[in-house]
Formats: sequence, C-alpha cells, structure tokens
Amino acid sequence: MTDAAQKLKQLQQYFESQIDHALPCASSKLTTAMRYSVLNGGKRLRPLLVYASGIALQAQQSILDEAAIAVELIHCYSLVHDDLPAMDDDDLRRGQPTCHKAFDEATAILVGDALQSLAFERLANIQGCPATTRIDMVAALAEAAGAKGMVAGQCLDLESENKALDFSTLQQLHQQKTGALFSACLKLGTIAAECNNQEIIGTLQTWSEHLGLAFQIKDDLLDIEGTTEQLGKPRGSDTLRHKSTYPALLGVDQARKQLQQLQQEAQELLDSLPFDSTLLALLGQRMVQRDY
Ligand code: GRG
Repeated sequence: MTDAAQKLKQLQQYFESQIDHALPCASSKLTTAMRYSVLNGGKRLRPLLVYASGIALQAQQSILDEAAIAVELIHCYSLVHDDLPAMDDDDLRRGQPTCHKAFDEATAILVGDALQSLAFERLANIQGCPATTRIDMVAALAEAAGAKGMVAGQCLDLESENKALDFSTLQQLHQQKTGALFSACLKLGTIAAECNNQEIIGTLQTWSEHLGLAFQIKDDLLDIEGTTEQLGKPRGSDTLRHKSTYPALLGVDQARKQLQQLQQEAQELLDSLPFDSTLLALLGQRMVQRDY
C-alpha cells in the first residue's frame, strides 16, 4: 500500500470514530434510527475530500473534523430521504434495509431532519474556530445542500422521470444533486484553512466539478454493469425508472471515453496546484474507479 493509500485508510478509520461520537446515544427510536442510517458502511468520500483539501492547506485538524462530520450528516440525511416511497422508493441502502424499511416512514423523515440540523449545529459550535470561519462554513454547506444545490437537483431528478433529458439539463441535474456537495467539501477545506488564494480556490472548484461529473458517469455505468451484491442496492434501477443517464444519452463507449477524459483533465488541474495533492489525486481515482 502506498503512503497516500495508508493515510486515506487511517483517515477513514479515524473519521468513523469521530462521527460515531458526534451522534446522540441510541436512547430512543429516533436516535437509534439516526445511528442506523449513518454508521452503516458508507465510503465516506465527502469527509475524505474535506480532509484531503484541508490537510494539504494546513488547516487545523479539529476544524476539519467538524466540517467532515457536517458534510457526511447532510449526505446521510439526503440518502434517507431519497430512499423514501415519495422519492426513489428504495428498499436497500449500503446493503441493508433502508431507514423507512427498518423503522418506518415517519421516523425516516425525522431522521433526515435531525441529521440536517445536527450538521449545522456541529459547524456553529466548533471550539477554537473564529466566528467568521464558522459562518462561512455554515453558509457554504447550506448553499450547496439547499434550493440552489442538492435539493434543487433532487427536484429536477424527480420531475425528469420518464422524460428524455438533453445533455445540458442532465449536467445541471447532477451538478446540483451530487456535484454541489462535492464542491462544498473542497470549499470547507479551504475555509477551514483560511485560504484566500483565489487561484487555488478556483482550481479546486473546477476539479470538484470534473470529479462530480465523472462520479455520476461512473454511477450510471455501475447501474448497468454492477451487481446488486456489489452495489448494495438493486442494479438497473435507473432503467426501471426510465431515468436519463449518461450511457443512455451518449452510449456506453462514449460515456466511458468521457469518463477517461474527465479523469485526465482532473489530474492536470491537480498537477497545477502549488502544494502536495497526492491525497486528492488518490481520492479522485477511487471515486471513479470504484466498483460500488
Ligand atoms: C433527498 C434532498 C434530497 C436529496 C437526495 C444525493 C441524493 C440527493 C440522492 C442520492 C441518489 C443517488 C443514488 C445518487 C447517485 C450518486 C450518489 C450520491 C450516490 C451515493 O453516494 P456514495 O456513493 O454513497 O458516496 P455512500 O453510501 O458510500 O456514502
């Protein structure tokens, strides 16, 4: 294992204990369901993006911990709500029954609500962090998660079922639904480090956009090529719901080519940064070379 791979593994293990401690104890149905929905084997890509950017820019670890926790809580809330019957109506998530199946619908709605509130509570209360930094982090995450970002993307996604989208609408959908939160991870890393270098901020932003798109193309390809066992959710769910996907729009070969090109451009962006971007590069590779 390379040093960078070792470091990512350590960070992921370290993050598991951080997020475990950030969650309330399992003393009620709600808190048991919150823990069930978060401590269930996610890849933790978003927290790792926060760490990889923040560490490269020498941010304080305790601030990065809270930013990483906050972004994963938002991601987990979005998955719990996404799985609800009123949205994607999924029975399996991360290889286990979805929250509303293991508990009930009302509990799943409340779990999402509570995880979202907890995310902002953690950011607002970071110890030893200037108030302006905390406010900037709250604003960046809120913007990415809300009606200009993830929620807007989800809305567009739900409206798009059974419709053939053109390429630019599909891009917008994914940029908002998944890309905005990826971009927020990089922003949180730079805010935590109090980095004001616009060139670095801009390059990381463009890198995260490339990555978000590549991640989605990979997700669409996996939906065709992966197995239910590998994916922890049923294969072919996009096709079943008549969703527009990159392979459906471009063809599988062209989608694969597009993925390769994005990866290459993403690496060139990282190479132009004036600091060690090895962790970011490895993480980027993992996000597009994954098989689940
Ligand atoms: C309900 C407001 C609201 C938003 C939901 C992110 C999202 C928006 C829905 C998820 C649907 C989905 C499967 C999208 C494809 C890309 C994606 C976000 C996959 C899940 O992310 P991973 O692979 O998951 O990082 P893990 O489980 O590893 O955390």
